[in-house]
Amino acid sequence: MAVREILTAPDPRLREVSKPVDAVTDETRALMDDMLETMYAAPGIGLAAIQIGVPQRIIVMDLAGEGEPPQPRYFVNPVIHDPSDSEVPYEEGCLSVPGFYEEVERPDACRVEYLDYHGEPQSLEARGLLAVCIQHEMDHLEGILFTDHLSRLKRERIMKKLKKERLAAAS
Ligand code: GNR
Ligand code: NI
Repeated sequence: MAVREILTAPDPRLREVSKPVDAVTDETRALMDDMLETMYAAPGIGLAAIQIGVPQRIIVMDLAGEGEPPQPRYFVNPVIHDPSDSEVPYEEGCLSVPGFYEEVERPDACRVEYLDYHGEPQSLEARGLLAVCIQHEMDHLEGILFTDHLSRLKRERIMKKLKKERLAAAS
């Protein structure tokens, strides 16, 4: 297991559309182990493979609260079904957009079908933070960041600051 580097916007790789996984193999599981370790180290509550530069449709997540036992979740080739008509706002952040938090409105419940750590098909009813996080991560698989859901003004302000920070870090 290893902690990998997390890509930050405006890295163009974050705009790639991730490809379906053919089969869940030991190699896939090794990648998911690295993703989880990277997510815990950040720390974050979810991570898509593209955030460490791997364009595969894989998400890891752990929504356990502080002091609760870890609750790692793995989603391979996830698909969202039946998003609810009602949307709720939630203040989102993203490890690839560090330091910025903004409200995003999304359907407050959905169902997700996916393959688990062992390659077994699963179906999960998601609501609350789980639904928010799954939809945030699904966006990453399409090359979408939470800032894309904001007004152009807010988005451009954030991207400008991130570019400036990157230039400062590189010099
Ligand atoms: O760690 C994270 N926290 C978070 C908070 C609100 C909504 C979504 C998230 S996901 C984020 C980790 C991340 O960037 N995943 O892609
Ligand atoms: Ni994110």
